[in-house]
Amino acid sequence: MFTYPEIEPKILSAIHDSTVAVVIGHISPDGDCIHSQISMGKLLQSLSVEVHLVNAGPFTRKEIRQYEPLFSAHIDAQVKAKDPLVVMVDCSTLDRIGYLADEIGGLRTLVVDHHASGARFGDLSYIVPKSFSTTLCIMQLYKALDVKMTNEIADHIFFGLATDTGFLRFIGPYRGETFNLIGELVETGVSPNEVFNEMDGGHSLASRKYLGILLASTVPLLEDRVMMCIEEPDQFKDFSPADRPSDTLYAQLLGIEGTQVVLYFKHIEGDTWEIGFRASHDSTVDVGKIAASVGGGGHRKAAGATVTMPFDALKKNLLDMIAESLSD
Ligand SMILES: [Mn+2]
Repeated sequence: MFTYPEIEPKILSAIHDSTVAVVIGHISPDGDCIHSQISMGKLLQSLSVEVHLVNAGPFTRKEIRQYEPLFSAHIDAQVKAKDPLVVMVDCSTLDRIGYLADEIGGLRTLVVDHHASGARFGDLSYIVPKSFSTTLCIMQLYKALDVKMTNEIADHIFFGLATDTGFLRFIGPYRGETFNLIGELVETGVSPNEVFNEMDGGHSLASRKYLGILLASTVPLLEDRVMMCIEEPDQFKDFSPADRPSDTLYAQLLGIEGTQVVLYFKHIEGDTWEIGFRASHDSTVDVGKIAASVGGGGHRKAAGATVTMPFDALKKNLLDMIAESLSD
């Protein structure tokens, strides 16, 4: 069974010895980022540290919007003058914090994270690539510093974990330590049932209707191994961009038997198209490479591009590349 590495004493004393701290997370924060910032802030507060939560935003995801008032968009000059300890959570590289990278010059930094890649940065770091969330790394800090986790803090830790594991679905075998930690959280009062309902709900009727229209316009290609969806702006005049159910659309289409790649075209104007790419977890297609070949970028499984080219030529170009790297 995996065990979390021990936390270096110099990290514990840096936390103990600070009087003021700024806790920063990445741009376009997700649940793990926000709940890591909040639980890290509460840990510092229980050690009598003055805490400031800072994030460059935007707070667009529905599950974190309610927390925006807790965060400032910049580091106050008066706070900076107090020489705070900067704690950066859930960031694999320094540029993940956006313009805030320019505001932390000269300050001591502690990085708490679980990403495997990225150039090492920060004066101190506790990085556990095998951890399923940054919030679980912070739970280790609570244990090492012997700070009691209240029910409220345990909720934040669990929310971060639930976000990064698709509600535990991405956890494979021999990771019993994570379930032992979940056991501790649940015994502190966390209700997985309530957390699931909160994460799964909160959609607008408009976003469900939007999804219905997109699903109805989806066509299968290359023997059903590619699903292509085209969005024309005049179909969605009555909807707001916040209603666009992109994540759900991708999940629904990737759930179709045999589907390896999803292409989601949004018509911007004339010959200009925004394209979202997704690949299934077992596909040999690297959509990041395909997006990069038309001027976009991303990862193996998720990527995007904006391209100006007549639609038929663009579609043929992309399908030729996909056909070449499809497995049978
Ligand atoms: Mn994370």
